[in-house]
Amino acid sequence: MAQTGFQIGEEFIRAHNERRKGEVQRDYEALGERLKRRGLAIDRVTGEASALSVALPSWAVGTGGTRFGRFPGGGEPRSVFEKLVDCGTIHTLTRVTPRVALHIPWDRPDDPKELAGFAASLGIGFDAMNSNTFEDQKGQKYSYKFGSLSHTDRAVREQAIAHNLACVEIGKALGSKALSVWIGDGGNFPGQVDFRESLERYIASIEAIEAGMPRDWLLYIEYKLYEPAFYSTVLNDWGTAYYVAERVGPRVFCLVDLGHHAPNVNIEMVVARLLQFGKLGGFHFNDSKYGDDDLDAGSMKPFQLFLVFHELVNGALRGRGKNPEPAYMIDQSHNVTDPVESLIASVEEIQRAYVQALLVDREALATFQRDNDAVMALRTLKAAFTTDVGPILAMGRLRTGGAADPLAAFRESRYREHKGKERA
Ligand code: AFD
Ligand code: MN
Ligand code: MN
Repeated sequence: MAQTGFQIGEEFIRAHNERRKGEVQRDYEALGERLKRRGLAIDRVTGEASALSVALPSWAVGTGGTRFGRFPGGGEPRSVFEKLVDCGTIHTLTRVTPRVALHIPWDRPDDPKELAGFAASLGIGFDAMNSNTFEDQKGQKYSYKFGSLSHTDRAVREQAIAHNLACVEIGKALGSKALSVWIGDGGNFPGQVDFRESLERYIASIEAIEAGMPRDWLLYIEYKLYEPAFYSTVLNDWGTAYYVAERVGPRVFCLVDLGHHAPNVNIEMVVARLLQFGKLGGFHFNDSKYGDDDLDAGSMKPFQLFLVFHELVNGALRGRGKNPEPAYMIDQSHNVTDPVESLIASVEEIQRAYVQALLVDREALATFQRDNDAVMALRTLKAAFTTDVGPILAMGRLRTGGAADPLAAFRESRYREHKGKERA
C-alpha cells in the first residue's frame, strides 16, 4: 500500500477549532437572529450547507501553466496516490469534497483495486472518470492532431471510442458511475471542418460509447466554444450539447463548465434551461477574466456564481423531473498559487454562493415577478447575496469535524513544508 506521509490529524483540527469556537458561536447566534426575522431557521440552512458535495479534479492539485511556462512550487504530488492525499486533505478540512475525478491516462492506476483501497483509507471516493483524446498518448497508433471522436478517419474514431470505454473499465473498479467526455475536436481555419458531417460523426461515436457503458452509468458531454481549436469546435455550445444528449438517449447529459462560454453569456439561464429540459448532468466551477479556467471560483464574478446557484436551488425545489442531481466539480488551473490553498478557498466560495442562494425569499420573488416589480425582484436577490453567511459555513464545519477556518488551518499545519521534504 502506498504511503500517505504527513497528514492533518483530528487532534490538530480540534485544537484549531477550540481557539475559534467561541467567536464562531457568537457570530452564528447573531446571524441566526437576523435570519429568524426573515422567517429562516439557521440550523436547517447549516444542515443543507453541510450536505453540499463538490468533487475535486485530480489534475487541479498540481500547478497548472500556460503555453509560456509552468512554475511549480515544492512538494507537488508526483503520483496519483499523492494527488489523492492532497484531495483527502482538502476534504478533511472542508468536509464537502468527498470525491475525486480522475483523468486517464494522467492518473491511470496500475491496480485500480489498490487505488480504490487507498482512497477509502483516506475517507474519499471517486467521481466521474475523464477521458483524454485531446493529446496523443505514448504508443497509440493514430494521432488526434485533427480530432478524435469526430475525426474524418474511422480508425481514429474507433481508437478514441476504445479509449473512452477503457476509462469506463477502470472506473468500474473504482466505484465511479459516470464518464465525462470533453474533446478538443474542431477547426482552426474557416473551411477546414464540415460542420454538419463532423457533428454527425461525433454523435455516432457518443452513441457507441453510451452503448458500451454499464446500465447504471451516466455520460456527461462537455461543450466548449474554443480551444484548442481556435475557429470552431464540434461541441461548441449548450444547444448543440442538448441536441446530442436528446438524440443519443436518457443516460446522456450536458456538462456546463463556467469557463466554456463567450464573454457575458447568461450562464445562469443556460442552467435553468437545461434543468427545465431534464438534461443538466453536471457543473464545473472556476472563474475567469478572459478565458476558461484561469481563475479560482468566485474571484471575479461572485454574483454570477450566486445566480447560478439560485437556478440550481430553484431546480431542486421545483422537482427535477427526469434530471438527476447535478454533479458538481471544481475545474481550475492554479498557476501562481498553492493549488491546495486555491481549492480550499474555492470550495468555500462555492459553498458560500450555495448558502446565499438558499436564503432567497422565493415567495416574495414570485410576487414581485408577477407584479413586474423589477426593482424589488433584484432587491430580493441582493438581500440574499449580500448576507454574510460565513458563520454558517464555519458552524457547518465545526459540526461535521472540519476546520473552522480551513485555509488558516492548512497554513498552520505547514502541510506544504512537510510535503516539500517528503516529495523531494
Ligand atoms: C480541459 C477542458 C475541460 C475539461 C478538462 C478535463 O477545458 O474543462 O473538463 O479538460 O478533460 O481543461
Ligand atoms: Mn471542465
Ligand atoms: Mn475548461
